[in-house]
Amino acid sequence: MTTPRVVIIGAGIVGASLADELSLRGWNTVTVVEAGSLPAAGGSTSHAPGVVFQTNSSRVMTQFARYTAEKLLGLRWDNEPCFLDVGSVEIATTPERVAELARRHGYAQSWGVPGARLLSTDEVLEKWDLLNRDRVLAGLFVPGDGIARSVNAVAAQLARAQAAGVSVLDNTPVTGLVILDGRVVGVSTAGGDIAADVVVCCAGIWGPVIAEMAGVTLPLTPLAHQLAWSSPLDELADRTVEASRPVLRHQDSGLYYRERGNTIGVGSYRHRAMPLSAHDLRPWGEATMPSVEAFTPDDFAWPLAESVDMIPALAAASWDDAINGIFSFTPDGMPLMGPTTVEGFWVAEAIWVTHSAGVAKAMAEWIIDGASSSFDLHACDVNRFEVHEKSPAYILARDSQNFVEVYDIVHPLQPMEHSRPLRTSPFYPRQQALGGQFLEAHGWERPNWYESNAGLLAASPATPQPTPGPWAARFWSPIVAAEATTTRSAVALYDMTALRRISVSGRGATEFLQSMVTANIAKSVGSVTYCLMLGEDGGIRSDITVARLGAEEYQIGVNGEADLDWLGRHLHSSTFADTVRITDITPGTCCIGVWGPDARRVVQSLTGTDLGNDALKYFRATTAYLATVHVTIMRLSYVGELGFEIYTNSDQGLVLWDLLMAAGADFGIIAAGRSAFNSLRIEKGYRSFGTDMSHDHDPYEAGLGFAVRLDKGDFIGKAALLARKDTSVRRLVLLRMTHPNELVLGNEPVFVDGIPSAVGYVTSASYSYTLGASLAYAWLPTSCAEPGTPVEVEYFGERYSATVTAEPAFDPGMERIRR
Ligand code: FAD
Ligand code: THG
Repeated sequence: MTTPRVVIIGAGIVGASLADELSLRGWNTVTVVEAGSLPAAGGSTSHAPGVVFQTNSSRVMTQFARYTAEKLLGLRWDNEPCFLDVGSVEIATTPERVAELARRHGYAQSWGVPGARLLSTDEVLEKWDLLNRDRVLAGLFVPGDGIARSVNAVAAQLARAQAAGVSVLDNTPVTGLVILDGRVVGVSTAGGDIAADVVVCCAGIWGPVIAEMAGVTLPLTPLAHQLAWSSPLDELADRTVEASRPVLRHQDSGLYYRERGNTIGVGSYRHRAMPLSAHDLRPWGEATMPSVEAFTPDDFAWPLAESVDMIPALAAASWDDAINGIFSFTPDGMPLMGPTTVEGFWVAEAIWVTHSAGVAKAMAEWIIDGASSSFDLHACDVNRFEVHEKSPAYILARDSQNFVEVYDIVHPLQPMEHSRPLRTSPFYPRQQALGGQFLEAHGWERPNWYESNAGLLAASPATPQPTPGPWAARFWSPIVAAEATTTRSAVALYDMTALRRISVSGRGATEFLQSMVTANIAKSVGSVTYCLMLGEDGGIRSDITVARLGAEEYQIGVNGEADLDWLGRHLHSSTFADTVRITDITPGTCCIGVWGPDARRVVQSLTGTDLGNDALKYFRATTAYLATVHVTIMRLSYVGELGFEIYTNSDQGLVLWDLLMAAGADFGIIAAGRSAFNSLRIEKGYRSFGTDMSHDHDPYEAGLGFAVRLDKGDFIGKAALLARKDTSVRRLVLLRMTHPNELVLGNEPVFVDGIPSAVGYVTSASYSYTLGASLAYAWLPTSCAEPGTPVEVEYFGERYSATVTAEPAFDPGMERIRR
């Protein structure tokens, strides 16, 4: 059987790795088309110093890097290795960085990077004797890190692919894509068209140019980054190997170093952002490679002085071999991967050498099997960006910011500094007046808490309060306690406008949705169903709510742009493509959650529509007028309380807010923010997609088996799920810290007695104000998942004791929520 014809555009490290990974899986009807001359074709790969640090706060990025390091270590080219496993050292010169290295050591353990350990100053100097001892406070050592010899790795992987039947054409620029009826059928070159069923853009910094040929916007910006090689150093004169000292990162100054024979290379992120347009890159075949700009010595002055202070031997060096080299940045620092809106046209873009082979493996699995079985790719999906995130102004600002911050210590809640406010709900002026402390969620300004609630806190001094450490205390306030407890004791308003909602309607909508989700959504009009969308492999694509508002009319609450893309993609290839419409109604509408024991009394006072339990049961929806405001009301909450999500058009949003606030005054209604929300959902046992569970988890191990109805008709992922059911060896469990003040944030490693390496990792965490406890979700092996099991969580190098706890930690009870 012959395999589909694949054209890979670009033979940098990504294209070469992908050709290899496809052919390793038996797909050899592949042509790699490269504009430059191989093996150093002129892209970023041609001059990357190939420094590989595997540890990353992101699990999938660490896994990409682990695979890459292992794969390249096993490859040789021309009797030369493709990877030098010299290890890595990251150094700290500030107390903040010492703490950060402990946190990074935690990531290494959480994601299973072997052998990572923290070093004292002396231990750092043993590994890197040329350093200025006075500056070094501590270090982090990872033995499996090192140097990827990226041009060798390109050559070795292309050669293996060619031996398996893959064609490689260099000096062949792709000049166009051949697209017929929304489907790519080939690429154009000066030598003629090449027919293809699948085209994968691996064109690095040229990616936006290629994608534009398909009408696809890639939110990627090429930025220059300085790399300078010293003249030979006396201290390294006796060198016989390319490198023996570990690769070195000095992030406090935005710098990294590696040896190359008797010279040292210095890479710097410590300069102004130097963005370029993908359209303005130099042509191939000139003396200077197209991905290189002239070195700007002024930008290197401070980094050089700092480097000489850090590595005194560099004082004697000259720096003639230096470039401003160009590579890709994205708005969230993650790669751009997957199928685009043009059928058959895929991208694998904004990928470091470090992650290249892992990404290529994931892409090969995705292209061949329809999903990756090895990696959770939800954060890498090229279709994750909303329309404002694809504006040229946003892309440039955001990508440039990410260059500047690449080595910074960035808090997970830290909002972007530019382009704000970008999206505001109709309640924004009221939220500002209440002293809302805004964070940003997909462009939406969203209060984390309201300063106006400070008085409540003073009025109830007995409310349990954590005393978080400096890191957990950022973007947090004791006021959150008052907001959480008021939700449980009275009633609170939550701005839920950022909750992505879409309308699915038209003849066949019911049948189409039934094929997409795990539960029966064809219940009576007015029903709301919590269910999952699964991938073909039975993994969780999203958890959603489906409200049946009419016979063939649904409103769906989803988790983001990728859900919209997933539904649209499947609709397009279904028999309902011409009759069913999917519309994003998020912009133009708004949503308020009114939750708490008094929620019904507040809302009922504004309408003649009966909101009593007999008329509007739990997980039912209705339309109503609240005074003059026409609303859709759904009786559900993500915080686990009696109450409603109330939707209306944006033009009436402000009136709705004011009505609810006025009607709630007698009940002590407050506006409450996201921090309280997160605490309440965790203590009630509600998972958050993308953090607690994702593509690589099945519903059962994630504790969401109740949302799957295997007795309904077929749905995507059902067959795989049946095969996979009961095979899992891990569980998502809730941990309760022994000491209520020991708060964690997420991504920390979890240990059990007797096993030296981490057995699992924390997903999301919060203080529970209702219980006065510190809670965290974690993935653990089934053998450690029984309630009562003692574990330890490592937080900034300290071990916190905790116990696996039955869920939910807190339940207001049927009485309150369902009556
Ligand atoms: P590229 O290597 O740029 O390959 C894309 C290929 O597509 C090119 O060969 C290009 O010629 C070809 N192409 C483009 N347009 C067309 C067309 N129309 N037709 C045909 N072919 C086309 N990463 C690390 O992990 N560690 C590091 O230490 C590191 N240091 C770096 C230092 C510098 C100075 C630079 C510039 C980058 C560094 N990087 C590092 C980043 C890394 O080099 C890149 O992210 C990576 O090489 C990108 O690989 P790629 O295959 O996507 O792109
Ligand atoms: N509201 C709406 N849609 C949503 C969310 C939301 N879609 C995305 C995301 N949030 C989904 N997450 C949840 C998680 C839990 C619940 C609702 C949305 C929930 N679960 C109940 C439970 O587990 O007990 C009900 C389950 C059932 O009876 O079916 O309330 O916030 N609109």
